[in-house]
Amino acid sequence: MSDSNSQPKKFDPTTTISSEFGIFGIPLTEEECKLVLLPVPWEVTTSYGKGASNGPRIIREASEQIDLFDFETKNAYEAGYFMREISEDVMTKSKKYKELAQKVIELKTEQSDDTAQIQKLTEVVNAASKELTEWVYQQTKSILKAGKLFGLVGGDHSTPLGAIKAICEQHSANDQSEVGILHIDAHSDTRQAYQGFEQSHASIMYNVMNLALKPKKLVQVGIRDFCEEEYNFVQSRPDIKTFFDIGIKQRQLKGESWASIATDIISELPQKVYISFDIDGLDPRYCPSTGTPVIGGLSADEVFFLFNLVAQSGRTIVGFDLNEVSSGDAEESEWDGNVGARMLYKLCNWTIVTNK
Ligand SMILES: [Mn+2]
Repeated sequence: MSDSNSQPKKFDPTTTISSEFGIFGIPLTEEECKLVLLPVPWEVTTSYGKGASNGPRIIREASEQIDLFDFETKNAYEAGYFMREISEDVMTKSKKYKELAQKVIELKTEQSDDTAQIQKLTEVVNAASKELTEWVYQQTKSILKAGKLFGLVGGDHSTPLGAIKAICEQHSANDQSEVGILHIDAHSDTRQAYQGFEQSHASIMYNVMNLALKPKKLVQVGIRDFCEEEYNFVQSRPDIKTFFDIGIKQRQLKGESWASIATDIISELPQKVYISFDIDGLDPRYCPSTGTPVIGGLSADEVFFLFNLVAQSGRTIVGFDLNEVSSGDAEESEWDGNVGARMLYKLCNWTIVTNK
């Protein structure tokens, strides 16, 4: 059924290709690669800044600059990383339904009394989001079925719902998922619908924790922008542990090391870990164009240390997503793409290392 056990093809890392497919300049086909990335250029419910649908493209463009040999993970890349073609169809639909979603937000902002119109448009947007989630679910299942390791590149943070569903189903026993989510984000993303949109980027973890086969645990890190309803929600759930950014910073300001705090974070996770990484979990200096930047946050080194610790602890990374890397109002943002590509590269490398 799959060729997952075949020896990965060695290649000369000084050779790069430039094509519509692939990533990091790795000149291999999807069949030859152990890890497959699904780009999801979708940003229908983004509320503030825009450009997240350009994430896969700007990351891919910046990815060719990365030196493949990595200090922490050495030649992990030799397993092969492949990014699928960025779907024109998804991009077109994202644009179309984003316009409708914007119309809903406009009508609500101006306190329009045309509730029938608001309701109709909201339903159309919700149906489109469901369709996207089903597409991501099917794509993810097909990649897993081929024996590949999986990563998703958004897009806004609503995009991985179908992927997380597929991964939770893949790793389950006795109708319980064995997967814990390591969620790095500035936002809790636990709103029960946002602006009327059931599958908003601000609701992803609410939706994830309400899947029929939900993750065993959700561990949030860097959270610093949330409403009271979200605060109460995460506090009320024994299967959610939130490391608020202020709590982390207070510990650090009193002299506690990141190694100590990171150890606490990792200890909350089960053996199988899925990483959901919203780039805005980082300090906004690393992601100036992201849609909803918030002061504070993690440094790149702290995130790399956390990934390393997941691996050192003997846990397995069973999949990941990287989302909200954005070009902002422009078509390009070299710096956002550059940081995104480096984060993505570490995610790919540690996924390979922890699955050996
Ligand atoms: Mn998020």
